[in-house]
Amino acid sequence: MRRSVSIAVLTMTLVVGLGAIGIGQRSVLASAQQKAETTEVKIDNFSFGPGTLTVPAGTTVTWTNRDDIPHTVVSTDGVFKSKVLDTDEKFSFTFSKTGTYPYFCSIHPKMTGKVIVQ
Ligand SMILES: [Cu+2]
Repeated sequence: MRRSVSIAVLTMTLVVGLGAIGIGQRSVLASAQQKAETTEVKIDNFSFGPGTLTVPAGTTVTWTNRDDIPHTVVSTDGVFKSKVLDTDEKFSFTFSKTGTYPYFCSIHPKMTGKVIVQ
């Protein structure tokens, strides 16, 4: 009798413990998702990173040129356009309206990226 009670308690402890681990993992996941909402796009090695950035409306996105080569950030639809960015120069644009904003580098048109505003 006593043994079955202690097994029950042990089982309960195990279940609660596992639940706590589950919650811990979930909060780690949540913070990882928040981190994914980065407003920084790095231009490096002839590519935009992240290539597709999803942000809430009102977010200011900043592009930084980490290449030793000049690049630009130009909206395909003419919504925004940077000057030529030399190494470590930045360009920022605030996305107030929802939508999908494809862009490219006008010097290297094969360099493309996208900002999705939700
Ligand atoms: Cu470029």
